[in-house]
Parts: sequence; structure tokens; C-alpha cells
Amino acid sequence: MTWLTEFPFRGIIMPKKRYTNRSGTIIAVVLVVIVILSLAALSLAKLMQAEQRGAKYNMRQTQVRYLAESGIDALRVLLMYNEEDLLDLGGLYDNPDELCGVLVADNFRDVREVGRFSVISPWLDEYGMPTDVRYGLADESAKIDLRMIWAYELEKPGVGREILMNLPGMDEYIADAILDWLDEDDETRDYGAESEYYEGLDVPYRLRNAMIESLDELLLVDGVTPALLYGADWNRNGLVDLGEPDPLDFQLETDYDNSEGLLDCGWAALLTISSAERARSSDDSDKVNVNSDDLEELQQQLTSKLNNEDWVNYIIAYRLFGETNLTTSDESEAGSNGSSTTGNSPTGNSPGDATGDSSSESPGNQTGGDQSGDDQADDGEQSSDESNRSFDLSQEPKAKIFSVLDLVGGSLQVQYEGESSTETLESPFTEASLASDMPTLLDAIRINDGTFSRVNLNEAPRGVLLAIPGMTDEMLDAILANRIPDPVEQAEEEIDEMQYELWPLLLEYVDLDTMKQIAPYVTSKGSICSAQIVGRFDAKSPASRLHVWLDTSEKPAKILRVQDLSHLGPGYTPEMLGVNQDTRSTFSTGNAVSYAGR
Ligand SMILES: [Ca+2]
Ligand SMILES: [Ca+2]
Repeated sequence: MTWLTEFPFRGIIMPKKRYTNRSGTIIAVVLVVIVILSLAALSLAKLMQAEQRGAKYNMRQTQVRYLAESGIDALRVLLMYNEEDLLDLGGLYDNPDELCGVLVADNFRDVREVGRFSVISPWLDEYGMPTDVRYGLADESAKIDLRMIWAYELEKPGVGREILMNLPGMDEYIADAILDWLDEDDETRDYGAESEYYEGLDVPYRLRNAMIESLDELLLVDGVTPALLYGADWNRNGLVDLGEPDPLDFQLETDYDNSEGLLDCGWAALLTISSAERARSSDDSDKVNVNSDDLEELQQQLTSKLNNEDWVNYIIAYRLFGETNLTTSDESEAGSNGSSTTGNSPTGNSPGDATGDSSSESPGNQTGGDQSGDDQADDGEQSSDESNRSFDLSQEPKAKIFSVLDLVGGSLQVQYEGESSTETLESPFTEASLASDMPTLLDAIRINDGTFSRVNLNEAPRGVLLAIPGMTDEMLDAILANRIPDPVEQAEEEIDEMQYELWPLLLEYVDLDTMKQIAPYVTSKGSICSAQIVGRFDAKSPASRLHVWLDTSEKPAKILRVQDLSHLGPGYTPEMLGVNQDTRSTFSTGNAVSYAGR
């Protein structure tokens, strides 16, 4: 400060003034700096807090994801049990003890750290409508596999369209567009759409011309809307919840009368592309695929499996001289007038004959077990005289067998090797011996390689059953009223016939002719199962919801696909998930009380 006092112009006070101002400025500057630093510190603290919250939320999300994944592992452990032990444990159809609110992480002090998973599938009421949840696996075969539709359409053009048209809300434009999307050619069907249409769109895209890879892909098909594919089930939990569109409004949007509720959850609840049927024979050997191309090999396999020359002979003869028997409703209506399509077809397929037989003879014959045994013995003697004759197995097979009932009660015009004339071969499978023949046959053979499944009539919802060609009201009622989807109950009831897909016939709810219509399309069990698994903590928790598909034909079960549905919410109420909300009664000390009291 001395330079100021020594300044030559003492009268001028400027320097002193400047000195005073400067000291004030410094204080102000210091204050501002302090404020800025404080604000910076504060915002840093805020940021850190947000980061901490974010990190904690991430951690919770990771934890609930692992809770849900624990559910997948728990299922795979249960699937390791043999069938009997599994049934003792309560099975996998509806088993709240093993699969609802299962405790994974327990914490006596903090209810926020109590973590659980639940395994959930739709529960169908007596009308076959999804109205609630159960704790277990859903057979993917309860839906119609698009690959079955396609395989059958290739076998008999028209079948695919008929099945699709039987779906609720479907019209011929969409049905043809779906088939055009799947077929490899570029020829537009009557009402369909091929590349010309898709490439002319504002945002053009290519159609697949092959099997779709996920159901969502159907949204790309001309005419398919989210409302049709997913119905009112926006959160994809298989139920129409509060907050989801009223199915009546939805009805206006889709232009479909949904008063029966069949389209509530859209086609996604009725269709699949991931079912399979890999059941093995009861002795754990592979079943024989009766539609394989190599007839010599087929004959050997059947001989060793069935050990019945007449049966093997007739099955081979059917492949060589029979007729593929996939009826569509148009034909069955025409057929009921009494006309048989061709002279060479199995006579049992003539609807007039079959109806007559079944109504007049079936009750008496089926109760007379001894009589049916005698019939079989007679057949055996007759054919043993001719056992030296054989068929020319190098011929191209003419027919495929789509259900074991194709073999029942008919006859074939056959030609033996080296002979010029044809003769009639009566089927060794008679209506009278159904009860004994069919279980043996069903246990030994299958009709394809099992890469896709037919419809599981024990679990299929109403909308699926209605889509099966040839399904009658009588058949639908018989199935819905009498089926026992839970294997635990099935075992308790001890009705052996229930394990076969032909049970409506074997238990005499319907006649042979009615069963024949739907038999190519149905099975009693598939090998791929799915479920939604929700993991969450009991309080203040995000939820992780996974849709998982398991191949149960292998041990341990193979995880085929996991779809994360967490972004659509937990999907189920805490009560459904077995979450313990009454925290006060369970937790009497620690944080639990303070949390519950909030
Ligand atoms: Ca095409
Ligand atoms: Ca829903």
C-alpha cells in the first residue's frame, strides 16, 4: 500500500477510492466463487444421488431378472423327475406349491429384499375360455402350429385356407395373404398378395415366401393388424385386464363379432410356430414314422415294432394303394350325399358306410371283447396262407397316413409283386377291435417326424378347437366337457384311454366317422411347453417377466427361447404372484415394520 501514500498527487483521491472499490470487489468475487463452488458441489451431490438411484434401480432390475431366471431353472429341475415322482410332487399343470411365489431370496429384516418367482400359464374355464391363471406349463401344442397348416396345405391344397378361415376374425383376403406369404412362389392367390403388392407400398418391403420366424412377422402380412394378432391383450398376459381395450370397442375396430370373446387375446393365443411332438413308445424306443419314404426300411421297422404281419402288410399296402385322407368341410358335405370319391379309395372312407356301421354296430361290438379277439384270429389264419406274396416296395408310395383311423374298417385294391390283377385286401383293424388295437398302434407309430405338433385336444382353447376342419358342435362339447388336462387328475381318475388322442372315440363320446374327421389334426400331448415367469421382490420392486419355451423331450429340458416381456409390466397382480403384502404380520422387527407403516 505504500505506493499509494507516496503518490505525488496527494489531492487526488482516485487511487484510494479505487483501492476501496477493489477490496469490495474481491469480497464479491470471493463470494461469487464460493456460491459457484457450493452450487457445483450441490449439483454434483444431486448428480451422484441420481447416479446412485439409477445404479440401485439397475441392480434391482438385474436381481429380479435373476429371480425370474431361477424360475426357469426350477422348472428344469422339476422336469428331471420321472413322470411318477413328478405327479407325486403335484405335476406341472397347476402346482401352486412348487411354482407360485417361490422364495428365492429371504430377508428377515427387510421385506424389500424378499425375492420370489412365479410360473404362470392361462387357465381355461369349462367353455375353453382363458379366464384366470394357473401355476404351471402350457403345452405349445394347445395352439395350431402354422407349420402343420402349411404341411397339410402342401399335402392337400385347400386345407390350410380352411383352418385359417375357421379362426375368429379371419377373412379370405387375410387367409390367402398369409398363405402367399408362406409359399415360395410369386403367384397371387384369389384374394392374396405377393411381391407386387408389398413392393408397391409407400415403404416397400420383401415378403418372406417361406415359413415365418416369429408370430410378430404376421403383422407384415397384408390385412393383419395388431388388434387381430394380439386382440385386447396389450400386455400379453393372456387375459383382458382393466385398462386394456373393452372387447366391445375392439369389436368395432376389427369388424368381427367378438361377443363370444374368442378374439380377446388375438390370434397370438391360437397360433404358434414352435410346437413339437416327440413322444416315445412306452418302452422308450423311437416311434416309427409311417409316412417315411423308404418303404423297405419302413416294413422292417414296423415288423420289429408291431410283430404282427397282417398289420404291417396293411399299413404298407395303404401307403402303396390307399388315398391320403385329409378331408375338408366342403368335401365332407359332398360326401354325406353318399358318393365315394374314387373306386380305389379305402371303402371305409365312404361316409355312408362308416356312419351306418358305427351307429348300428359299435356299442354291441365294443363291449364284447371276446368276440373281437376271435375276429382277429380268423383274419390271421386267412392271410397266413398267402404269406409268400409281397408288394413291390420300389414303387412310389401313393398315399400318406394322417391318422391311425385311416386304417380302420376299410379295404384296399392291392396288386402283389409279379401279379397282373388286383384284389381286395380287408383291413385287419376293425371297428370292433378299436379298443385293443388303437393303443398298441398309437404307442408304436407316428405320422411325421414330430418337428411340429398337431393340436393337443386336452389343452386347446375353444378358438383353436373350432378351427380344426370337421369339428362338430357335438365333438366340441364332448371334448370340453370331458377332457382332463391336468395329468395329476388324469392319474387319479385312472381312465387309461385318456392318454390317447382318440379318447373321445375310445370312451364312446363320439362315433368313428366323427372322430375320423378330426383325427389327422389332434394329439394328446406335445413336447414343447411354455410359461411366463415373473420375478420380483415383495415390496418396492420392479418386475421381470420372461416368456420361456422349453423342449421337455430332453433331459435336462432344453431352453428354446426366452422372450423378455418386462417392458409390458408385471402382467399379474401381487396376489397372483404370491407376493406377501401383509408385511406387518410376517415381519415384526426391523425395516419391514417401518416400511409397512409408511
Ligand atoms: Ca409367395
Ligand atoms: Ca392383458
